[in-house]
Amino acid sequence: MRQTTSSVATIDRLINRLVASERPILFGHERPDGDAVGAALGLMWLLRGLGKRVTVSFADPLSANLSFLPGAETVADLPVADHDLIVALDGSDERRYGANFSAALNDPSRPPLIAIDHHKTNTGFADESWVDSRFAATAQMVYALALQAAWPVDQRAATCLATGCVTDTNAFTTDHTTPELLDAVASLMRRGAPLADIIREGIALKSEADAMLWGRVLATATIEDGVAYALSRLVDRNAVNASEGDGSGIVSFLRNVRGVALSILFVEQEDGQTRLSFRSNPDTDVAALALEWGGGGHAQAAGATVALPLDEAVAQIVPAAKRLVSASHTDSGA
Ligand SMILES: [Mn+2]
Repeated sequence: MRQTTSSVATIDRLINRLVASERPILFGHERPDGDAVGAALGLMWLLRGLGKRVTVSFADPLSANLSFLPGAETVADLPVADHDLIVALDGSDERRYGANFSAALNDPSRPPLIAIDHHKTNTGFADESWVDSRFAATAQMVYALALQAAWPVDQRAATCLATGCVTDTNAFTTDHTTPELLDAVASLMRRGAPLADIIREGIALKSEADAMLWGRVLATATIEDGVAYALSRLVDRNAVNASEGDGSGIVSFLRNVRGVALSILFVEQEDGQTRLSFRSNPDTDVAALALEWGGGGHAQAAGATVALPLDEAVAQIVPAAKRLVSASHTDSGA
């Protein structure tokens, strides 16, 4: 991505902070995704290459899909303690970095705090921030910073940074996949990032329980009037030893059935409630539907939890979804 004069100056200030630091601690947001972890571990390898002692701290453990990243085993939930610089990556809000980060924020003697983030909703919580929503991934920003600083980028850094670029674009399938993002990934491949392995490890691989649950959940699928829905029942999850998050990819899979405008996964909860996961194609906005049921999200991906048992949730929400699809198609003149 071409930088504006002001962003070049901003990046230079961050580079100076990083170069001046000897013991930086890097934080990514809680419930970390591939971009938060890829950006943090990528920056860790870059700074270690400069001879610095670097710590990477996450409030939550890494998912199995990120354990292949070089340095993943060094990640832990660690306090700021005696570090001399705090770096916040990929989280737009200071409350999203966990208890150790919050404790440091409330400590008047804490070291300086810098932030690198691509969310336009960033609250500006850091002492010095580089926020640019034109970047598809925070890892892409870290790579741009490394290039501007002319730091060596080894295969480990390249692998971590490419993983952030790949996972935040769902392997180049989202509408923020830009030519600049593809240029960055191509350049990282030349530095040794194994792209096919990253897509397989970071996105495609599933646990055996997840795979077995797909069979059971897809067997419940119904497709009618542009709406596809399926049920993740407790009895099925227990039968294959699956966790609540397993099967979550099914809702996107159903959205991609030809003729489907909106998909729903109904996830039965232990407490008798039902969690709803919505996906839609661009003509249909599911954010309003989720909001109506006490949830929220984006136009094409949203969710809610309702105080209804599974069958009652289906009986109430499927007709509402069908009305939304019908109205969306009337509105667009289709
Ligand atoms: Mn991100």
